[in-house]
Amino acid sequence: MARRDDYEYDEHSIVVTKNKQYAAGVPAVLVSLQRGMSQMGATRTAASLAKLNQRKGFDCPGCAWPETPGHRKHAEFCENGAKAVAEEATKRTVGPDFFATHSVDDLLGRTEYWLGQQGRLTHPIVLRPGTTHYEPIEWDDANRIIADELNALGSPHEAIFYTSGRTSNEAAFLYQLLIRSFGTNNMPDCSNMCHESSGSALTASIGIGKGSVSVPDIENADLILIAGQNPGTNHPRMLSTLEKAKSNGARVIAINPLPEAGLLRFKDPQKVHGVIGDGAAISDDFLQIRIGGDMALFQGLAKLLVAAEDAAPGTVLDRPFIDRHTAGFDAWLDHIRRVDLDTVVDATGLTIEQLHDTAQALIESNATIICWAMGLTQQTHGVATIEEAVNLLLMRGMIGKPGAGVCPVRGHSNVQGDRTMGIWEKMPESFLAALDTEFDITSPREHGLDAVDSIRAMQQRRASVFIAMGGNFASATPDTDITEAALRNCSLTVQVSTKLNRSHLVHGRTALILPSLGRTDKDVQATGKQFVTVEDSMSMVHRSRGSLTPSSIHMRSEVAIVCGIAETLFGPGHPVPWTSFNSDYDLIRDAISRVVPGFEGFNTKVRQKEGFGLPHPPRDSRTFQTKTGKANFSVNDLVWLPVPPGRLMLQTLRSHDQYNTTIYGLDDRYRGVKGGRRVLFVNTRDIKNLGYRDGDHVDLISEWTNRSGSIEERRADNFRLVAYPTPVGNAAAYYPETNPLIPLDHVADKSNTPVSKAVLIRLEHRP
Ligand SMILES: Nc1nc2c(c(=O)[nH]1)N[C@H]1C(S)=C(S)[C@@H](COP(=O)(O)OP(=O)(O)OC[C@H]3O[C@@H](n4cnc5c(=O)[nH]c(N)nc54)[C@H](O)[C@@H]3O)O[C@H]1N2
Ligand SMILES: Nc1nc2c(c(=O)[nH]1)N[C@H]1C(S)=C(S)[C@@H](COP(=O)(O)OP(=O)(O)OC[C@H]3O[C@@H](n4cnc5c(=O)[nH]c(N)nc54)[C@H](O)[C@@H]3O)O[C@H]1N2
Ligand SMILES: [Mo]
Repeated sequence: MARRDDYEYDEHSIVVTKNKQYAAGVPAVLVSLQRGMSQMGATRTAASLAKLNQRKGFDCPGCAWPETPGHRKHAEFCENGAKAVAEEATKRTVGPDFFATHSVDDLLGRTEYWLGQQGRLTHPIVLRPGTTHYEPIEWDDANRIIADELNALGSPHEAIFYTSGRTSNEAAFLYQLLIRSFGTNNMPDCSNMCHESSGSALTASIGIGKGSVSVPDIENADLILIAGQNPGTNHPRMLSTLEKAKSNGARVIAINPLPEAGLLRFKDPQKVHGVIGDGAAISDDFLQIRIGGDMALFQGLAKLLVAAEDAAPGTVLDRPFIDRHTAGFDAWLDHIRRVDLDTVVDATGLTIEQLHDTAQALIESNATIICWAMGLTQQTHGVATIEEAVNLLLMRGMIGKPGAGVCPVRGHSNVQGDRTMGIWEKMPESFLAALDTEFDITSPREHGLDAVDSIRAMQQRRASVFIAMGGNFASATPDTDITEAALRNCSLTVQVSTKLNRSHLVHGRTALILPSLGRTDKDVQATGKQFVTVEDSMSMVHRSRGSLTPSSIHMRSEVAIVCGIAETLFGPGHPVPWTSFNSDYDLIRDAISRVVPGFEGFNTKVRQKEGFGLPHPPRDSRTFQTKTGKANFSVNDLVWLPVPPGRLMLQTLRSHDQYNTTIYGLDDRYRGVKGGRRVLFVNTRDIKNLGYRDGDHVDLISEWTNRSGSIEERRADNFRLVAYPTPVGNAAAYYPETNPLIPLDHVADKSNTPVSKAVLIRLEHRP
């Protein structure tokens, strides 16, 4: 079987230059235009980029960073937003001819990059049992196959329904309604691999799994900590907000093992001083932390703050807030007093002076925000780390006041909205009860499977139908060999997709690919042109309306695809009005307004200029819907990640030229890598100590001590060593090439999120 390792490009052509100290600037503008023109041509480029993130346009399919309320710029997009649009709005297509030419086996030997570059999927296609090529199929016949396979299962729990985070609110709401009407809560989603740790930690500590700040809060903060996040690449529009915050006097501290370009300097391509000159410095301080050291950092800082309070009582702690709004303070204080600062220094790799400086910044700030992303969530102790970040804010009363709070920066553009709409394997009873009342159905109550547990269920043949609403499950999940074998165990795999990817080729006995419209595409149904809605990282809900003519009349909207499957599966007389929902999305929104809290008057509110914000009790009124009815201080034993001799701690991250598993190109401009992706960033000292030279090629072997105490090894071959300013003992390489190294069992405590940011590896010389 062809393997993902068989990359057709030659890694000897990789060119490494010095990594960049600033993000954006002129090259960013040029790259966005080039990508647009080569994929879409001049007219579509102009038409689509003009509508990106505008009130009457579509929501950027890139990240979930909000638009700046009130003063949107004409071009509210960034280089990577433009790439996301070019990727989707491309004029290239893959239709029946393409699949007649290329067998599944042939396509399996191609890279994700090559697959994605072939163009938009245009026809529903099927791979029938025992055949070698996908062939066209009518929509009705595809829906019949799905209905028959689902109906043949011994139990609804033998089906798995995945969701990626671009799915609109309307499609997500109908999709979970279909799944629950069918009888299961097996709804793994990309969030399981992403911000699940944030959701777990925030729900336990403040009673809601979402961030508590808005864009104006960030602009008006005194102090912003940015931990485990690379906004220059993954949330470029955040840099404009940070620049504004800085010009209002904020201090920004970046906490990252890597000196990421955007964290250090930012050249705003939409401003003159960004185009010429050095741009604006974003970070005042850069704490180059060791991988997995953040929990120690937050506990160490808390200890220093407590010491300062002891020295000058009444100057550091926000006693009125603590007494009135929090629980568990005394036990926490007792624990924090016992934290050992030497351990903190070892765990973080920072100096005691850096810790004191940062503590002083926290003491001086009257409005502190902590932002974070995957560097914190994808860790074994990710949930505890985020709880510690919350502790640090709670002790100073930094939740529920302007310019202060928690800011988990979300990934996919509607991943937060999908959760709000019920895409979760353990939605609360209140939601299920409201859903049942609205539709006269009985939703299952037993919790379903998340991403990791779904893989196990397929591996052990407890599940055999896999349906994906977007995404690239085979590549995005850990332990690639196991995941692929699990998918191959299925009797049916169905992928609702815009672009070709690896998940289409790692299939069940029968496989379907259903081509869907994307954000940029015009969506016309029986009652006319439709729009959908999305929720951004800061709980703002707004419209998204595509304007480009779809590349094929055979594509359907995600809403239409869900309704089509449901109609065939449930037959006539089902209590849910699928046909009406499909013809008029306002009707879906009316139903949502009666089921989901905060969406009352949805159709009216979403037609307001800026959309509307969802309630957030801690932010709005310092109300905490936790078990104690208060914000909880959490006590966690300190965990960190010492690196044994001869080994490296590997984090797997994104290059500047990819969107998750979609590879836009082979250059990581900010890190100085061109023409290839199989690189391993390692500190010069480690390269030397381990007996290598910069530019050598190595194989990566991960070492995992399993439950029975023996060491399992996994391999990913042929990476070029790149000397890079990462902490000693820490390495970095791109995802998804490194996913075969991540054991399925290596998950975060409580959130079950794969630990993609701390994989213990050793290197082997290539023969
Ligand atoms: N262009 C583009 N935009 C995207 C995406 C994309 O792939 N491309 N993906 C989207 C999605 S789904 C998501 S979730 C977000 C991801 O956004 P990020 O979380 O920014 O993405 P990663 O590349 O995983 O980067 C993780 C960062 O954490 C740092 N890090 C790693 N380990 C640690 C640690 O132990 N401690 C600390 N403090 N830092 C650490 C890494 O050096 C890196 O800077 O971006 C979204 N936006
Ligand atoms: N090692 C490692 N693994 C990781 C991560 C990591 O940092 N390291 N990050 C994790 C994270 S944060 C995430 S979010 C996951 C991402 O996991 P996924 O969301 O599953 O993966 P994507 O690569 O975003 O999915 C891309 C595919 O989505 C389809 N698509 C794009 N737009 C649309 C649309 O509008 N509709 C439909 N129906 N389909 C569409 C296209 O066919 C495209 O090929 O990966 C996780 N995996
Ligand atoms: Mo994500």
